[in-house]
Amino acid sequence: MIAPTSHENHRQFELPGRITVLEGNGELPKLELTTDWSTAEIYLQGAHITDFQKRGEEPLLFTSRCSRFLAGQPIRGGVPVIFPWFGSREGEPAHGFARLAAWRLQEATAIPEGGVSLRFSLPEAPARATWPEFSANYIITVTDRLAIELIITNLSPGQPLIFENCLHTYFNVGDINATTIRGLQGVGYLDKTQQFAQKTEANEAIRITEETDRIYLNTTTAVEIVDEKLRRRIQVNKRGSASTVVWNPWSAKAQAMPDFCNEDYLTMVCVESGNVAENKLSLPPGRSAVLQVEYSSTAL
Ligand code: TA6
Repeated sequence: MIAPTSHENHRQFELPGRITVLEGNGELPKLELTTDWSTAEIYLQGAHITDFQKRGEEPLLFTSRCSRFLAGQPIRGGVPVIFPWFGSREGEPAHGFARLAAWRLQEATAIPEGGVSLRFSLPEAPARATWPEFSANYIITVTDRLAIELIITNLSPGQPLIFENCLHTYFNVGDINATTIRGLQGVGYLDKTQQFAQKTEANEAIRITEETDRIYLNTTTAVEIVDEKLRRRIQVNKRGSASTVVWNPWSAKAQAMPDFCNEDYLTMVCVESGNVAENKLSLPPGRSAVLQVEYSSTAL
């Protein structure tokens, strides 16, 4: 009897030259996608995108070589799907249960312009018992860019669905010391490294020179990562998101994380799009919330 989430059970989604289903690290099932412009890799656990790379470019996403690949353990890197809460919660997995779940692949299609689109749904699970009835669908579209939608619908007859969501994306940079993050000047943020102190971003070009863990609030603007070493700009466009989180653990935290290599902080930065803290959502019965991001890159 093959385990329900084994790669063998997903053969029907294979598309020659576009989608291959195989056993990934830790025997976790994964999909490998090939488009006219790019390649991508997605684990069924967490519907977790672990790689996206345009031909002729360095990977756009960062996934740690020290990451675990174990059922029920978060993958360190790529695009963790954070739902229905952000951050730690007493007696619960940090960042919610969505990133640990075996999402169900519902559709896999080659799209006319040469890309690939996948739709996953979050299956029923004991963790959902204390939540109002909801559906969660996750759509990944791979072309020369990476577009993602997380769609949450409140299916309960009479209860609001109150939740946080976030695409906790790890970007690959050539050298964090030669990287700036732009688009957040003047935005208020909570500084998690200083007990969530309320501050305002003073810089147009944010440089990361120490542990950085900031929840920027009430911001719908695009963010740009300017990578002087790899000579590229990464555009982080978003819709349906009022919060942007910027995180780099820096050296001490990196050494304390068993699933993150000690030097990894030098070649990654998280720019996360969602609705967290005071931006959490309260969804009336029957309504949907769509969180969308689009990641693209251009040469400097
Ligand atoms: O988004 C930043 C953050 O909340 C940091 O505080 C740090 O905890 C990071 O997420 C990683 O969380 P994880 O549970 O994946 O180790």
